[in-house]
Amino acid sequence: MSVRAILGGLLLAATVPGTAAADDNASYRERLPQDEVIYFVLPDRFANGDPANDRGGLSGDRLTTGYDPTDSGFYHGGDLKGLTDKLPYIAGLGATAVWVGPIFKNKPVQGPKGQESAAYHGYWITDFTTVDPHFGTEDDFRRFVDAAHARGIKVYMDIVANHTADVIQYRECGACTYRSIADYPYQRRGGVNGAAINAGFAGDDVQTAANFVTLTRPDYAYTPFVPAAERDVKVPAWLNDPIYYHNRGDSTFAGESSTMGDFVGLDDVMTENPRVVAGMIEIYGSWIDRFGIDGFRIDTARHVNPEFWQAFVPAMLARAQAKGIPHFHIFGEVADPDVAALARHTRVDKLPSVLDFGFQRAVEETVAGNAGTDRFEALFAGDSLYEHGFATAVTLPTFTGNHDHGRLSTAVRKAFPDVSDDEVLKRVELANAMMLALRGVPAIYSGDEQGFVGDGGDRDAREDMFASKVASYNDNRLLGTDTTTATDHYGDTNPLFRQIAALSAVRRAQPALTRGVQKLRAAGDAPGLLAISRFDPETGREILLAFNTSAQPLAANVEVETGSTAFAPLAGAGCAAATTAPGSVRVSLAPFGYAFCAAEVGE
Ligand SMILES: [Ca+2]
Ligand SMILES: [Ca+2]
Ligand SMILES: [Ca+2]
Repeated sequence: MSVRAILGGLLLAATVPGTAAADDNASYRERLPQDEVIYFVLPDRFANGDPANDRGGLSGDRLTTGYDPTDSGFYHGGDLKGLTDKLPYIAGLGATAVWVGPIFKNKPVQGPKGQESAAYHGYWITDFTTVDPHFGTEDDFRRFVDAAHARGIKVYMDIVANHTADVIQYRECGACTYRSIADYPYQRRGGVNGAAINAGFAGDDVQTAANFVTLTRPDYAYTPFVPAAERDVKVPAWLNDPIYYHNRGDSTFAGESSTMGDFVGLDDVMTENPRVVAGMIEIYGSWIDRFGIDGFRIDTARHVNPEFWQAFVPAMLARAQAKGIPHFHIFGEVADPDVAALARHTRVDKLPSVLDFGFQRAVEETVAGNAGTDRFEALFAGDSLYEHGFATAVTLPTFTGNHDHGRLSTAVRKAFPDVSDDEVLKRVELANAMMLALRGVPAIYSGDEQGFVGDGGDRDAREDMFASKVASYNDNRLLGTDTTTATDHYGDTNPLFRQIAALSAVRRAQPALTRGVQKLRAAGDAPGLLAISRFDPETGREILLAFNTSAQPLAANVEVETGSTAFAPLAGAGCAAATTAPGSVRVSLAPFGYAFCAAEVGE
């Protein structure tokens, strides 16, 4: 036996799945954001641990309680006890962090008559300081966080600062169009020819307490009011005063209205006001203090002015540091696939990280479309645009689909309606392999690992993990199983579950795949080969990652480091065991195949 074979054996022994996981329990606080595999759940749809709270302590019909397990737009009964009970399942998948959809107390039902839906998703907050009764209690949340931490699993809270529930109404209209500052300036009542109000207010750009003291009338654009029954519904109490909102009508998601308009009626908070900044810092700082959570996913981050985040983020990081959480992760939702737009929010807003909508788009275009693999070349070339460049890019949560956009499997079926379920499964597995090996932090959307396929975006992609009563979910043909969503799905036998668990173990054992820099090796303007090397930050050891996005087998010579002379498979299949010539290895991939190959360093 050669020395190299012995060393190779030792290396393998040091990297068997489970070794890293065993250490995780003691040292989860020490892990960096890029070391995690994130699992994203909407608690209402994940597990029902307590049927007694399904109606949130309310009585009446679904328009009062919000509960209707047969309707995709209402509460289904999932809660924090259920989530806690299922931590072994989440750990079994190889996830190391749970991103929990918003758990704050919501307005249970809202919407115009006949079009009502419920706040099962958690994004219609009224009380920012406590847990929604549909999900349980603050004690339930504490038990969840403590149980997760006991397993070495981090908890990321989904937070909202942009808006509250739709409580404030306007006298003039129901769904109100946006009224701009130019047409409805702060210092006039109802338009440029209106009576003088708010004398001396220098506009929202002058973000000082002295300036905002002069803003006393909220009726410059519309006449906002709070219905009597909801006068005190918001907590903390300052949130009940319309002066702390923009009150300009619905956002068109363009121009000024992007940050000042109401998100489909949701009350848009005046985040330029220093009183609001201080109030939000107090709200969310308190959750860090009280529960010791590990990070925030920030909803609708791009609809808040940059100055707010410039103040909020350092305050949260300082709060976490004081609590003994050195690597608190903050990632914003900037729902834009354009890398320049994403990067701007790290450079201007100073958000530490953002969800990688660019990655999602590149996956969708290449795996659920016919774009060339050079889409990834362009994507990763853009890493230099982020604040701190690759050091930030490596912390971006990557995903293949989500609760708003829809699941990748839905997109694959839409793009290729005639292909077999086996091909759909292979394409989804290919995308998973990309997410679990390439730079960024994999964020698995609950249900993807059970072959859920959805029918589209939003509520059509929010299937129950427990036995569902929603007809439009239960008629779906799942991937990798003959079951339907009419039965519960917490097993570990679906091929997608097994693939994710296996690749997560590989990833967590290889610092090259969590922290390593990338070097593009091959990409083209048609479906086919994407090859990228990543490097262990300590040893420099190369791992070659190769993906075939085409329906044909392929073979190609791929450039590697000249010091990388032999390769061992970590996952998938297709790398030659040894280089053909110094700096060149032969790669052969099945249709939609992939291979992760670890170099043995030659002398
Ligand atoms: Ca329940
Ligand atoms: Ca806003
Ligand atoms: Ca369906």
